[in-house]
Amino acid sequence: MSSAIQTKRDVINAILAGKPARWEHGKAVDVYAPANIALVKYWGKRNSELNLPVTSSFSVSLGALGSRINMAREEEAGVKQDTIILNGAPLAADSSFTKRASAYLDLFRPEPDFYFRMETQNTIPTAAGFASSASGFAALAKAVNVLFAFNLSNRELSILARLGSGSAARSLWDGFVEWQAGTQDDGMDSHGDPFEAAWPEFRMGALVISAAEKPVGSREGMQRCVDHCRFYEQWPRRVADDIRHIKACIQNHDFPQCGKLAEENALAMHALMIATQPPLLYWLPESVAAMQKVWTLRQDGLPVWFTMDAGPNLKLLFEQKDEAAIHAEFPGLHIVAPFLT
Ligand code: 2P0
Repeated sequence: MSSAIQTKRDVINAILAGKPARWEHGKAVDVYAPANIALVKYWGKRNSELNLPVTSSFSVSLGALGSRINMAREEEAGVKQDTIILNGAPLAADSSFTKRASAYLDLFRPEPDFYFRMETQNTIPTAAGFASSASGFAALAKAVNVLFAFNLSNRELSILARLGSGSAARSLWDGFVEWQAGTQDDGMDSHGDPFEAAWPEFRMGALVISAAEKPVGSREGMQRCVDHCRFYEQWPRRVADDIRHIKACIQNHDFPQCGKLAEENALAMHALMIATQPPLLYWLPESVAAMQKVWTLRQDGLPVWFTMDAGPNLKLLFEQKDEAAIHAEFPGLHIVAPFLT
């Protein structure tokens, strides 16, 4: 009965029904999940407990940029909390990263005094402006799955990853991924699906304007738009159109149309942010200057587009043939080739 499923724990109980946690002393697992960037954005939830989105979204995974997790049971006597090591440095129990990861792991402890020892390595350069919560929660779901031998499918893992962070639902696959919004109240049909299309010439470049933490997080920002932006009601139809069109562009390897769609979709999301109350303006003056530079370069014949998330940084979209020209224009750019891993 879908109406009986209302909390994260209900979802986990339903997915793990008949699958008891099986683990052995000394077992350690090693998993990896890529980061992803949406070309058609997720901006708004219909259920904030289960991270169920108002719309579907469409992303590209970043190959070797992501999160690796090594996980085992904490076997040291007397330790009464999870041990979390991030990029080689042990984190304090009260750090926001530890609290968020431990709260997620609470959902999977087979016994109340079961603690995890977890080493996370983010291969995303911290200053590159690519978010790591998506790859982090996807990798956490994968780690728990292997540690306890649950044997879940990627779709099931996508649902579990979504409970940690919405965009994590897309980080279970390489390449292009569509996160289906689904229609069910229990979210069992709200998961990622790979969109099978390789595009080796596809490039994304992180143009970092500022690596500072954003003043308003995505969670709060998107809710503010759902509640207070008077044209939010137009967003779902726009997203449905954009996803349909971008899939066709990808199938035709039509990069200019693909770049145009992604840029317009990102700007439409930012229009929602600017038009909500209180307004959300994630851009800095340097962000606007970079957008104008992209538009000028394009007018002058260089095929480059951008997408932006809930922050001041740009992700440039271009093809391999223009890599040298783009690099000359944006010297510090961190370039990713999502399909060459
Ligand atoms: C996206 N963003 O599609 C959009 C575009 C930011 C802008 O997904 O609350 O960290 O954990 O579900 O996934 C960032 O939001 O939010 C995000 P929660 P999440 O990539």
